[in-house]
Amino acid sequence: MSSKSKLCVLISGNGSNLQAIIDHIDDGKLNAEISLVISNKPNAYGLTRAENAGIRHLCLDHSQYEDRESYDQALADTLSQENPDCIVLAGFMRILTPEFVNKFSGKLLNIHPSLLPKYKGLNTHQRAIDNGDEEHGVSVHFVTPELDGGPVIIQSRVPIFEEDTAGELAERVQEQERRIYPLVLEWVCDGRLTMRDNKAILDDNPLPESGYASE
Ligand code: NHR
Ligand code: GAR
Repeated sequence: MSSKSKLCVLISGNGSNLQAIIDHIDDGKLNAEISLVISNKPNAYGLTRAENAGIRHLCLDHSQYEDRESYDQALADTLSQENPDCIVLAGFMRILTPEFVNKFSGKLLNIHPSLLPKYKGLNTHQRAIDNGDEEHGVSVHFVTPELDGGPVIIQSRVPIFEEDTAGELAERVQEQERRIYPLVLEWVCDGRLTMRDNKAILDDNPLPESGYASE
């Protein structure tokens, strides 16, 4: 069996995606170890999840840094020491500088709560409701300097019901998140998924614009 992949997970809040990854590893489905969890917020519940799972964790509080460049430099220095195979953004709420992204190009993944290219940025659930959409969802993508613009790996769709609040819709979306992020990490850790020429490549085949199984 090939060797374990080393993951670093970046969070800002609850950490339910982090938990799904931890559980997937514990269940023996993901040949990986999480070497470090980093939060940019001191009170993120995800830090407690890491603690409870016996995973090394720390907070790099962005408010303690002068500007985005110096924060990202500190983040990059910390991550470089880990030498991870993959850096997993899991509800990480800070935009990363192009310098940072280019340094770890091809190793950075994000889960974004919309059917990209729709609703890049924040507040996606409310925006989908306000737009009268009947369908919403979540995308896993490689991170590139263009915010939420990197190649999509997989999407999962959910319905929007008339009486939905943003909170109810978020919950429906997050149920899907906990399914698809661990699956994508299996592909990464089994050496099946890479990024080349701004495209996601699975088993040597470029994935379509909307990711796996969308065509
Ligand atoms: N960085 C780059 N370069 N490219 C991407 O695709 C990135 C990224 C950093 C984070 C996650 C993204 C999301 O899935 C992500 C993708 C934060 C913001 C944001 O506006 C937007 C998108 C995402 C994450 N953040 C504010 C900022 O000034 C802070 C907001 C807050 O703290 O609540 O960084 O949605
Ligand atoms: C998730 O819904 C994720 O898609 C979203 O935040 C939530 C984090 O949940 N990400 C973003 O909005 C990134 N800007 P979690 O902390 O429980 O994993």
